[in-house]
Amino acid sequence: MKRLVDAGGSLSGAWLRLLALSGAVALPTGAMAGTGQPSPWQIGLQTQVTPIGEYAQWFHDALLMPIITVVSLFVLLLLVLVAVKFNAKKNPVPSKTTHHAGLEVAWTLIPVLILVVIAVPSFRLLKDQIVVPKADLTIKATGYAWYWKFAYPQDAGGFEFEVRMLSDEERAKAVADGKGKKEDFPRLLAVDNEVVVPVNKVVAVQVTAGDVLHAFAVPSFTVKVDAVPGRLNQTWFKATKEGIYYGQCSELCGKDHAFMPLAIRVVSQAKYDAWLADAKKKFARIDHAPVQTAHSEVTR
Ligand SMILES: [Cu+2]
Repeated sequence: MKRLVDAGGSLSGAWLRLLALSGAVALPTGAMAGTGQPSPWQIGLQTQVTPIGEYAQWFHDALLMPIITVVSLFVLLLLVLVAVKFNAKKNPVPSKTTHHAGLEVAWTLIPVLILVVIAVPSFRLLKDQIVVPKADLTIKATGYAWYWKFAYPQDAGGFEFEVRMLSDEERAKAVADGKGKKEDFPRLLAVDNEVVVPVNKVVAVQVTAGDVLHAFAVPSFTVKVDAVPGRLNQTWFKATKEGIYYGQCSELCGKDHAFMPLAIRVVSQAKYDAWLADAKKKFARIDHAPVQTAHSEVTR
């Protein structure tokens, strides 16, 4: 028993060291990740501001990173062992061993067990992303080559507007005009019209495309869904922190694929109401109701 405890003790020590190593790899996620946009030298995910995003971040940092680190180091160890111990020089007469029942069972069962451990939170995350809860606000995003169009259907304001990237000249002009500081207009991300939504509210996003394939993605929300012409996809998010969160088209869609960002500004209910009143006057009116998908019927 004592021997077992000792062996277990040193083993868990080794595992702890490995975990710490993987932690060192995963550390920049929290320390250097940008909120709402990438930051220089960032390695991990952007800071997450939705419950689903936080869960995805935990899944990545606490489960996937340690597992892949331990597996990679273990395989490296085996390769080094094989190269050192079983090379031709050291074994002039090759071994005739062809199989080992215990080993074969182990290298089948252990990966299966690892996959089961990963599958449980993975399926939970998938289910939470796919099943849209009762939405407080439904908006529609349509991808075009190469800009976005956002619609706030009739029950949410009844207007639509286009979102286009600001060029370097437009960004410089915005700063010169005193509309904000330089960092308020990040390169390749700043847009002319921001999508504004209230904080702590479930926002359903219906996503489609008007010409070719695009994809609606906002890294800080862990949201990514294909925008397909003739098909209505749906996703959702509930941002719990006010701020501005940038997204980009995530489907190679043509020459300006890299230049069709979108920006979602999450604000308090009062600020949202004020923006809505303004936006109703400013943007083109639409009078069609939100499209009810079979999926949204089921989940509401
Ligand atoms: Cu695109």
